[in-house]
Amino acid sequence: MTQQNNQYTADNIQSLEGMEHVRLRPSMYIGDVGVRGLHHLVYEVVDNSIDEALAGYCDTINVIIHPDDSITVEDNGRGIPVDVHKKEGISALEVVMTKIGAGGKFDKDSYKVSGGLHGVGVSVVNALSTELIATVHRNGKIHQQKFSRGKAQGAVEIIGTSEKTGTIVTFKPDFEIFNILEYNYSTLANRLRELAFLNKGIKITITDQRREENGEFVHDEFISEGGLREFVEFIDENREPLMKQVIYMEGGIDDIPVEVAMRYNTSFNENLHSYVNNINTHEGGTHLTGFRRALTRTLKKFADENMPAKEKDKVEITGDDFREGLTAIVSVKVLEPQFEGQTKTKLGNSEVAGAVDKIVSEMLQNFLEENPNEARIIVDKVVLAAKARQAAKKAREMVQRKNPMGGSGLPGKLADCSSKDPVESEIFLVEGDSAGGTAKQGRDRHFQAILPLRGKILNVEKAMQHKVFENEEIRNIYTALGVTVGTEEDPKALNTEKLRYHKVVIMTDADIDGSHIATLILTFFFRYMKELIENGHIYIATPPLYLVKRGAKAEYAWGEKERERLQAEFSTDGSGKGVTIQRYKGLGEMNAEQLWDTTMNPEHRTLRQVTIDSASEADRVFSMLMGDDVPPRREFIEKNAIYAKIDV
Ligand code: 0RA
Repeated sequence: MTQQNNQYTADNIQSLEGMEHVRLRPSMYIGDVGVRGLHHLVYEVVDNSIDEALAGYCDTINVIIHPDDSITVEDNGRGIPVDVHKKEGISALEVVMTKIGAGGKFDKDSYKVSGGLHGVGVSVVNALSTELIATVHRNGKIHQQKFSRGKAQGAVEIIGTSEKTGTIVTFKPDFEIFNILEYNYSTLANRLRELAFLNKGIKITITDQRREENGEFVHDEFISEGGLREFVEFIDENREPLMKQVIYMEGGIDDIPVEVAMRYNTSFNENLHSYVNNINTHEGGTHLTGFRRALTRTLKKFADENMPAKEKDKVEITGDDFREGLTAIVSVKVLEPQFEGQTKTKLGNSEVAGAVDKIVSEMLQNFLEENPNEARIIVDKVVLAAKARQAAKKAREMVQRKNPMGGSGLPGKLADCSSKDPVESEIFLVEGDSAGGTAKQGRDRHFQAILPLRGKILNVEKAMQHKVFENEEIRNIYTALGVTVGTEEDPKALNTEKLRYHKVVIMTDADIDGSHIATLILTFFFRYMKELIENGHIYIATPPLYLVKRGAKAEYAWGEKERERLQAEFSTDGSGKGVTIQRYKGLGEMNAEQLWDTTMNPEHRTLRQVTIDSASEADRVFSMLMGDDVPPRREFIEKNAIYAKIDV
């Protein structure tokens, strides 16, 4: 045996161990083995192509969902090198596909900054796929190598000639690993759209071969020449902008590329979205700190110098006031990002704060000087926000006070559970007093609490903050949940430490009105208690749509298909004769026992956990849905993947 062969064997064993470990502990690499992990596989492969594009060698990436839910990602980059790697003794392609963290490492010149949340590399995808085929167009030839569950099924083969260059990866997620194997088109499309905005000029397409519309596969193409500027316009499509143009800032300091886009709108929400290496940093970090600091300082200075003297004496402007009604996106690329925080989505690199601060200060200052009309609009908006904040402060204090309603401090309408352990406790937010009454009778009072809500709750998307905190139903939610607002350092900070129920279940009628109410409640949670969504505490109950009966036999159906199946099953002659179908429109049509059986009993019910796939998309969707005439709201939200269906 030659030295090289020895080495081959040793390294090969090592790589097998790596691959085995990925299969043994997949969640360590891709987060989970549910919906998220499944979609993460695609992002991981796409990220490699994005890197190739950022290095300047690729401008098109195509993603295909095949009928069997296998995925192809193809790009027109240089193609992963296929020559035999000197140290490893195997093809570079095989190294990339079978060594943890090998991706791109041997190409020192490439500026590798992209990478999924875990940034683990395509080898992880390989390890978790029953089959992966890598096809490389390079040097006039088509090279191909096949893998199964991370193991090469042979060496690289030449299967043809080619005039192009590029990499094509097709993989089939392993049914032994994932508990769900079906891809959600809009989840993938949303992420690819986001990537197109974040990396302007790259064309990214997605094709769903599982579905046809008008004789063609469902397909989308994303390419953004305007980058973040267009991203802001897209997110705010349904908001009313205060100024025509998006303020756009781009620059780089100390090898840190910084891109920022921002625009004020008539809403009262602050919508900051931040990214590091294309990863959404939900928890913010130093780049956001730098942005906030620069925004506050620059605008404050400008307002001080340009505000009428009598206004100046009346209001004191704070940092928050500069961000009300602001939609902004901050995107930085950092070579060695340090991620911190609970979900590892908070940037820790201190040098980034200064870089963002410097670029935003300079460029915003210039913008204000060159655009006096827009500058005036911003100052007016900020002054208005400061005045409203003073009103909101009073209202918020009502939420803060321990016993706003007297007595036990809990809302009178709450039927609490007897358990005091939040982990096992659930609260149902129920539409209307009558359904609330049924739920109170039907529940297991040991761990289930009921809070009936009156009709339509306030649309927080359109209301100023103080109106939100003054609203009785909303205050009831705060007190019942044990959530308070405001700490000494931050008057807007949410305190969820004393959350009294780990499951908060929104239970509304299964009709259009019900879904509207569910959406209103959800909008409230999204804007005012986002952490509860992020930490997986918010659920939607799913009451049945039908009761199918024949004689003494009766079963519930949650959808049309299920109803048809039961109908056929119940009728001996197959015609459906003698079978009656009761359509449930409201929770009120069920008695307490039925409501318990179908919707509340943990042994039979299906709760849908509300998750946020993409914060920017959720932001856009909520601002759109709160328009006046969007009837099938629940359906829309489902399509846009804000609910994850899980049984609990
Ligand atoms: C390292 C070096 C070279 C290409 C790539 C990585 C590469 C990786 C991926 C993954 C997906 N698509 C990709 N495209 C390219 C090429 C170095 C050279 O040609 O000199």
